[in-house]
Amino acid sequence: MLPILYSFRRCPYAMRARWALLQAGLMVQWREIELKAKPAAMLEASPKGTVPVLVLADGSVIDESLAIMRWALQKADPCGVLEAEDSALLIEENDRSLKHHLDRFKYTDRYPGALKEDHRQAGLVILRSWSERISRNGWLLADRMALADAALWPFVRQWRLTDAAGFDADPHLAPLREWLMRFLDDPMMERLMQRADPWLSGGMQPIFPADAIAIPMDQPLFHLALESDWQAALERGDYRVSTRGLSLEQVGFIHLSWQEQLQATFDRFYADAGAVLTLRINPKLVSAPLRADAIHTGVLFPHLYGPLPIASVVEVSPFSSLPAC
Ligand SMILES: N[C@@H](CCC(=O)N[C@@H](CS)C(=O)NCC(=O)O)C(=O)O
Repeated sequence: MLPILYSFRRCPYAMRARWALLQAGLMVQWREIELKAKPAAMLEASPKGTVPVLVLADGSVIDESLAIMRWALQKADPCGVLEAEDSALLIEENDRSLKHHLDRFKYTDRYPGALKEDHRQAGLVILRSWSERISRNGWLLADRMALADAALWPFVRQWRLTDAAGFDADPHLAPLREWLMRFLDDPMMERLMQRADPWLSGGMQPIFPADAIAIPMDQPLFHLALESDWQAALERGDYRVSTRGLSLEQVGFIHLSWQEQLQATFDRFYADAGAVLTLRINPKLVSAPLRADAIHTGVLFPHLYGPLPIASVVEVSPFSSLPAC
């Protein structure tokens, strides 16, 4: 049974949890909620009443967004987000300080005595320090994405939504703006912000991501590989090429096909590639998450969100085209 996620589309904590689920190639039963009418089943699982809440198949409950991120990324972390520098201090600065000022800047009328401009200035000090870090490192902590980057962008997005003119005009924030756009321009964002009607007990149960399906375990999967890439994989012990010329780390998953999709994949990407091998994969021997995702045309393709173990490849043969009829 898939885990259950109680979520609220615009909540930045829920957004970062959904980001990690997408990144890790996972699927969940998606229960969109309204903050004003939380479902009894959610409050039973987590009486503190905040989203996101993840209820696992064994009944255990994870009700902090960061813990959901870690849970998901421990299952699959194709871009090595958890391996990067220690993110704890920056996440704490966000969750304690930036969020404090953001709430009081955004909803000043809900906080008696709060002065909008004071909170705007205090928030800007933090945002500018993050911008400075990005101009130095490329990302918040290093030259690659860390957990802090993935955990903070929804809050920076919310700040910008509150004060787009100020955010966009501030020269000190230029690196932070470019960093934010890396997340917002990612095709993943459309899936992350998919809409759903509030869940009703006994009603239809959608899946998140809404355009994904589970991969049947009784059908073989296929991958076209350059002979040289397969030889390199045999030497290192696993295969980490996503598609021709791109690595698993660059793309975030390995492109696979079902048998009937092989010919079209060959024609599109490998027709001029010389010797191409067909790897036949037993999905039951793969440990990283598998998920079928829709490409831009709406067609579903299977994807593997981690390295392909050599032992899961049950047959290797030269690719041969189907005879044209
Ligand atoms: N520390 C929690 C905070 C989550 C949180 O505060 N979520 C807000 C929505 S953005 C919420 O559920 N608030 C409850 C309410 O408004 O009733 C986490 O990281 O998951």
